[in-house]
Amino acid sequence: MEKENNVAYGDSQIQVLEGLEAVRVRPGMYIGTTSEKGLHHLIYEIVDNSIDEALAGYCDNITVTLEKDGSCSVRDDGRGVPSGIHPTQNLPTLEVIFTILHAGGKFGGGGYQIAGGLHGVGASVVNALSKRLEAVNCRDGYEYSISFERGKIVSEFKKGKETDKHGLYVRFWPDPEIFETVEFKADIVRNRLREQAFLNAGVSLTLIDETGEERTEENFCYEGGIKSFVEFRRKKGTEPIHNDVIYLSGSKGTSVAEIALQYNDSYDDEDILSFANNMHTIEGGMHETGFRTALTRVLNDYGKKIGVLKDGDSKLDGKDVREGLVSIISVKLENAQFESQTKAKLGNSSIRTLVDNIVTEKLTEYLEENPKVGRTIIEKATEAARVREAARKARETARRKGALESTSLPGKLWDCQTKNVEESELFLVEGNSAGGSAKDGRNSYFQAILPLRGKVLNVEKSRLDKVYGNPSLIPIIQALGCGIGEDFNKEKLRYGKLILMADADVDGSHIRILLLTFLFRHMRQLIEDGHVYLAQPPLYKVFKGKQVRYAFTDEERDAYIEELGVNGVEASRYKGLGEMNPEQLRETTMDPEKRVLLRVTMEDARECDEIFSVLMGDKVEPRREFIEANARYAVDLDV
Ligand code: 1YM
Repeated sequence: MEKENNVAYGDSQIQVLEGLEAVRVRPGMYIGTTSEKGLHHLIYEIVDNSIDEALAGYCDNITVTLEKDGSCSVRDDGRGVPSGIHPTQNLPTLEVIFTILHAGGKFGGGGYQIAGGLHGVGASVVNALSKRLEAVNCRDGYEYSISFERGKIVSEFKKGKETDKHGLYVRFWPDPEIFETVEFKADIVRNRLREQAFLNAGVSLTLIDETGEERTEENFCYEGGIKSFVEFRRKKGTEPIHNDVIYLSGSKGTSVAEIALQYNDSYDDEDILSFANNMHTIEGGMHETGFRTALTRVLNDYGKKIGVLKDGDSKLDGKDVREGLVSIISVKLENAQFESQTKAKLGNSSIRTLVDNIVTEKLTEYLEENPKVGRTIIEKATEAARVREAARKARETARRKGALESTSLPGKLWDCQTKNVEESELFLVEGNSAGGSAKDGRNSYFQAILPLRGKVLNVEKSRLDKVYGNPSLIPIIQALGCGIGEDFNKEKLRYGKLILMADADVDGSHIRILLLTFLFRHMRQLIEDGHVYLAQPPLYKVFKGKQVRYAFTDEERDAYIEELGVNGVEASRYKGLGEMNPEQLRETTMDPEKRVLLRVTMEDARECDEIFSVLMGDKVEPRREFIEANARYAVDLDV
């Protein structure tokens, strides 16, 4: 017998410790990764157990607190864990839950566990990977407690004071020996809790954040479930084209499926999120496949039935019926099979049939009962099909003319000598005169210049057929050589850096945002892979005799004025790139030794998407709101 912390270990406890030690040795096998993602997984595992209790019908409220000391606590008001001794393990059940690794499926008791994650094995994994874990269980009129450090009991299971409360409380301190970071992020936890609240209608999840200067508390509870989720996903700047979110559900055996969908007036690709047992299936799978096939079939049949689609017409294809669609698919099933590298693709083919049947029957029924909605949807999909066809023709024409390929380079391009993409740069320069200066100021070995005349097309307000063949965009597409949209091929990119060079004024900003909108919508990968940059021309030149300083901010200007001892009026402000001579432009903005480039990055594609549609789209109201909300960030506009 070994004694440690006043706890005696018998054979069975030693086995337990070996089990938890295995988790500590190979944490990746249990939680995927020890990165920030894995860290947050700990919270999900515990919360999933509370959600199971809620789904079983015994728990209404779940509260997650990010504590000041870096720990996280989860409290639910369910039944609490059975308070006695576990029949086969011969240990308190509360202890068993946190120490025995189960192969899957909740032990003792029938029914199947719905919440995702590790299917009931989560609590012991969390315990193994925590520096400390405390649990307080309220059940049968008493409070029971136990605590652990790195999986080992440090205060044994004991019965405490009387209480009429019920439910389980777990607080844990993630182990810095295991995780790359042990700092919980409220944003990550918030998104997860909100998502779980949508997926489990009526369950109330509260997030309390004690880590900041001020304590914050947010509650997520949606009686509307995934219908509310669809409303939440709709992007700013889009309007639904039918009032109600369509909701379809059904079950077969122990499997259940529910689908919510709504179309909006955007031309965006679909926004479909799918879940299996409350786990986000990022790569889709059988439930999504069933939905897509059935949706296309049902809408084609309905379109024919109401006479919008004629016999000779080509059919609506999948992309047409999913334009502007926001949808959530949630299935719950026993023995979910997850495939692919990331284990985020559902493989159970019976679910495909279930979802297909539900959509076929229930959506057809819905459309028949709501013919106005039905017609609106069919008309939108038909318009999408028309544009797709027009875009195809425009693309063919553009292709025939060589407009999308670099085989015919634009006349205005001053190309560089090197063909090595790694070292080459293309400057898109606002205006012909600045273009001229840039041409003379460049290093022609690796720097190419394409002057832009006037504004480029706002692609946010144009459908795809107008983008192909647009005279303001063709030279850019040709110079880059990599094609756009479906034809995009990064292998053919001719320059490693694409540098947007425009004046530091309102017009310059407009050109920058038009170019960025085009790149974001049609060559997004260039942004994602970090090829797009903004040049930073100086705002001021401060000089005295032969001494010259370029200032990029007002503060810098004032400092130079003082340094050189000049009169403020002598510090001239540039009105534009065109006013700089080639040498000045090279020195301040183009020479890699001296310039400052801003790389365009994208943290959150979805947020960018929303901002582009609000700022550049055709609706005035959302733009006004955005500008009003953000005006305070725009200081010192030069208008
Ligand atoms: C803060 C985390 O784990 N709550 C929780 C867990 C259980 C129960 C209730 C529960 C389940 C069952 C019966 C059952 C668990 N119980 C067990 C086991 N919150 C949290 N709330 N009674 C209570 O599934 O039959 C495992 S988890 F095994 F003891 F029943």
